[in-house]
Amino acid sequence: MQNSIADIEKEALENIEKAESSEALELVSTRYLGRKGELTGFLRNISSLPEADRPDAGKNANLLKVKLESLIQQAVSGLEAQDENSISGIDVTLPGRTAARGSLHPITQVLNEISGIFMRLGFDIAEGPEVETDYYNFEALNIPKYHPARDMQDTFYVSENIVLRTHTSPSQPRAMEKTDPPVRIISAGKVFRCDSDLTHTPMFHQIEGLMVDKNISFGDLKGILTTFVHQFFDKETSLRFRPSFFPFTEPSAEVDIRCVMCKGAGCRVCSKTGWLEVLGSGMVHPAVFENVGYDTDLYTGFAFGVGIERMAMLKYGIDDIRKYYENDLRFLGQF
Ligand code: 2NM
Repeated sequence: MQNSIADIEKEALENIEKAESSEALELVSTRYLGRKGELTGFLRNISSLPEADRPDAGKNANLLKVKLESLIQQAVSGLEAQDENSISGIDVTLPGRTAARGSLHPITQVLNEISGIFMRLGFDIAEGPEVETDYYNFEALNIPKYHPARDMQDTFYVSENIVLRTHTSPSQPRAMEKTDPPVRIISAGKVFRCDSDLTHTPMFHQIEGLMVDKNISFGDLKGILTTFVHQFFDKETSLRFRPSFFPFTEPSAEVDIRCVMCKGAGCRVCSKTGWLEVLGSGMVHPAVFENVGYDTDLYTGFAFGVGIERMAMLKYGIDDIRKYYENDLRFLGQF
């Protein structure tokens, strides 16, 4: 008995699917569409069907013939394309897997940017250890024994005379001991305080600067810090110097800038004051110079300190300091 059109179709489609070379497809073509092929035979024998079935059978067989010709042609083209593009089974036309690009941590980026601004103003980089002696972290900087910063609550003590540096300042008496003025240095890096809540992490980053020479005045301090703020934020940002206190500077000043979010109108970030505190600064205390053997009649200088986390938050609109240290690449990759 002759196979039905549906049977021929099912079998032919399976064979096209299975064929892995153009030779195999040629055989499939011959088997169904050739002179002695199954479909050709079916068409030739239409006349042996009951008269009523002939029109439909003829129509369906012809449709299948066209369909098989076209599928076989497509399969041949597909195999040819594969041959051209494949090297030992690798399909070079597949889209490549792009390697994920790394990026610098936003803290590192801001630290580099701030260092760059001061380096272009003639400052050199001074480095010091993160595990510091009590002498350089406190004593040399005129921070007396009873000062609250020295309390166990504020400082990580490694032993009685060794601490994790609480600021980057110790690099500066270390540098001053090694060179005579003029001195123009910045020191940057990790600092540690025994403090952890919504706005404080036990490790954070600072950058501090120091300039010592004959005739250095508070005017030099204002000029350098104004230039810095204008380069880091923009030239429209105004500054305000407020009297303050640090053991290692006299006089001391806190530097505020016009709120970068609301431009002074008052918002949540500046607590409706229109101002943001961004820097501590002052004229280096003569006691610090005496500790490093500088002649206080000859030399004066200024120093300042900036918190990197805060600067990066203001620059990029980051609202939570903890995001820096969660290692979430969706956050870190944005900068
Ligand atoms: C600040 C604020 C004011 C400072 C002072 C010195 C040194 F070593 F010259 F005495 N280094 N850094 C200083 C002064 C740091 O940070 C808020």
